[in-house]
Amino acid sequence: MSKQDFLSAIEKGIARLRQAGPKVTIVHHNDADGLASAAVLQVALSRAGFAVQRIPLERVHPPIVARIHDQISTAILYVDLGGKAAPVISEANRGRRLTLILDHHHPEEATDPEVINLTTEFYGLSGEMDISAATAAYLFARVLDEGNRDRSAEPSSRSQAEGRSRRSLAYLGVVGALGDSHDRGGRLVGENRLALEDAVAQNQIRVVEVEAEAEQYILTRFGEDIPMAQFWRAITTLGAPGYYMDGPALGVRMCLEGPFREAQRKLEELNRIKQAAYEKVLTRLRREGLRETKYCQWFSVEKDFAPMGVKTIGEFCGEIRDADFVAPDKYIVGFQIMDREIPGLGIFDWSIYKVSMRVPSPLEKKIVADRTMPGLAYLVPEAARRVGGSIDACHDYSAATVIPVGREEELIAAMDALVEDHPRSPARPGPRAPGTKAQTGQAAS
Ligand SMILES: [Mn+2]
Repeated sequence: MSKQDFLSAIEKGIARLRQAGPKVTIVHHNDADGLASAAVLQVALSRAGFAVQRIPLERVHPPIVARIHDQISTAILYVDLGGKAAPVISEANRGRRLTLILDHHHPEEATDPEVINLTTEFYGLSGEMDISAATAAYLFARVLDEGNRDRSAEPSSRSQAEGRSRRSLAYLGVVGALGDSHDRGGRLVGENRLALEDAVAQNQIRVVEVEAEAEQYILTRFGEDIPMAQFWRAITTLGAPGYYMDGPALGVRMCLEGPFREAQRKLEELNRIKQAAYEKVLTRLRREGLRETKYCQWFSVEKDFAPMGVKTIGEFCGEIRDADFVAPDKYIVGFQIMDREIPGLGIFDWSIYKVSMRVPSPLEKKIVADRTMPGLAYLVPEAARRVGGSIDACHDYSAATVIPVGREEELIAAMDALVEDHPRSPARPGPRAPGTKAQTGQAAS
């Protein structure tokens, strides 16, 4: 499977989309990559004559997917999420409408012929570093109409207005890639780099060589110089903490128009709300500490982070991971009540926690470098499954799930039991893991 296969699959998907009619609903993630992807697809599909509406999502949760497929009567295009949930989406859809999934996370096969999973990973394009969802959306836009690339900067034969409206969408692939930290190695690579080159050729982005193999990117698309890091962070803030305050719409608009007054005001408001909420929870945690078990330490913010979205608990856990009130050798687990209303989809009859896990730096070293403790990618899916939680992509040092309120202690107990039973566990330095015995003994002392 190659990029050419990916482009052919997109082409077939687009042919199906044209048959399905002039309306399409984009369901997209609410971080910078998800909003940049939505911006690319909204513009490209509108240019192609589709009537487009958008639904931003924080997470793919089965009841949400069920409602989308019950309520929406147009074709549906998931972007920057859904790849792994293709079986859940298939079950919710049951052949009712054409559904395309354009994702770059670890995918699973769809089980409904009307659901077409175009996740990049199926075609050998890695969503870890090589292709953001927004770059995938940029490729989709170019298959739709090569004019969306528009390397000829001078719209000579066109009117000026049309020239403007036909501006290349390349820079948005880069916004998404940087939002997803695809420049971890110092510079963008793979398909993201090709999008970057297109954007540079269009005078949308300037590359600054900081040192050998390390670059910084300046957005010039909107006239003034804007550091890319500042731009994508603002978009993430609008979309994630601002999820319940119409932030995603402002974020998509900012992707297309650059910074504007209303977005600026919303960002200031969100920063005020966040600071106050963080301060409140920090004060409590410093005073009372986290609850501790043998391997875990946990706390709940209940609704203290409302009206901010549930990505907030993950960010907060990351910020406190090395704080002095946090035990350096235990998994950090934070709970945040998930609102019963999902913007654009109405009220849900649920009582659920978003759960975020992080690890303090010393524990991260034991997991990733020393390999003397199990990672979250192993612990969380199984622990969540045992308490009826929904499972999402997990890393060894960062993970998340959604579980019913009331089962939090069970989740922690399940994690403890899984650590205890793991061959790498300090409790089991015995015959099951002879090779790691010495290391484990060292780590435990
Ligand atoms: Mn992404």
